[in-house]
Amino acid sequence: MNLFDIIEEQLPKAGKVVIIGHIQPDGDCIGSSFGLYHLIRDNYNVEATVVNQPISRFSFLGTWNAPGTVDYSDAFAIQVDNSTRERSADPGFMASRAVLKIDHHIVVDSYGMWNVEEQLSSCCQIIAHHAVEKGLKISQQAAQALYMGMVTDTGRFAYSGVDSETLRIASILLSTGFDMPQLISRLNRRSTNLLEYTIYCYKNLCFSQKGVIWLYVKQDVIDRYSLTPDMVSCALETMRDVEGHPIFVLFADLNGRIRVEFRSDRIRIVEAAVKFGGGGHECACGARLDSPDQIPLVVAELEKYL
Ligand SMILES: [Mn+2]
Repeated sequence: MNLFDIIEEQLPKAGKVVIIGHIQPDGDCIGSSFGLYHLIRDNYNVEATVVNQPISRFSFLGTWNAPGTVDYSDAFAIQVDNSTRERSADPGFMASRAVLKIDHHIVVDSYGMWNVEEQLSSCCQIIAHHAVEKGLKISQQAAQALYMGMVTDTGRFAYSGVDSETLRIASILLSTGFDMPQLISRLNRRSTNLLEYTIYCYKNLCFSQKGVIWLYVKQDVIDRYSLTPDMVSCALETMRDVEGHPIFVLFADLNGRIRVEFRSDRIRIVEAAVKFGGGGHECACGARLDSPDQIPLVVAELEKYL
C-alpha cells in the first residue's frame, strides 16, 4: 500500500496532522519531517505541525515546535525515522487518534496503526519513493529536505544499503532543480570548536587488540567544546576506515547515562547493541549504558564479532 493512500484517507478525519521524529534528531529525521510537511502541504493543502528538539544546523529547512507543546487527542501523528515509541522526540504522540509509522530501521516495535517499515538506506528514500509512485507534485523544498536525509544517512551515498534504486530516487529529487551544491556545503560546514573536538578525538582513540576502535567522550569534554549530541557523534568519522579495525564504537555521556553508537564495515553487529538494550541497523546501531564500568564489556562483546 502506498503511504500517501493512508495519509490521504486520514487527513479529512484529523483535527491536526503532526509529524514527529526521534530524539537527538539527525539529517534523515529532520529531512523526513520537512519532506513530508511540504508534500502534504503542496498536494493536499494541509499545514502539518513538525515536532522535535531544536537543531540549529537544520533550521534553514523551516520552523518546528518543541516536544510537549501539542495536544494529540485529535491528531493524526506521523512518526518518521524512529524505531521504537520510547525513542520518539515526543512520546505523548501515542495518545493520538491515529498513528502512522514510517521507518527504515530493523523492526522491533510496530507501534503504528499503520506501519510502513522498509529497510532502505534512509527514511527519506521511503517517503520519496512513495511520493514518486503516487505521482505527487514534489517541490524544490520537499526535494531538498528529502535529499538531505538521503545524503546524511548514507555518508553522501557511500555506505552499504545504497543501490541503483537509491540513486534513481535521488536523481528524481535532483531534477526539481533545488540548489544541491549549496545544501551540501551547508551540511559540510564545521565550526572551529567542532574542528578542535575532532583533533581531540584523533588524539584519544583507543584501539583494542582484536580490531575494535573506541572512544569515551565524557561530560567535561562535551562542555569544553560546547558539543550538541549530533556534534559528539562526529567522532565516528575519525574512527572509520582505519586499517585492521572494522568495528568502531563511540561512548558519550548524556543525561547521566552513556549513549553508545556502534558502527562497522560490513560486519553484522546489531546483536551486540540488542544485548545492551538497544537496536538499529545491521552495521549502524545504538544503545544506552548506566555506568562507564560497562564499557569494557561492550568492547569485549564486539571483539567476538571479528
Ligand atoms: Mn534514518
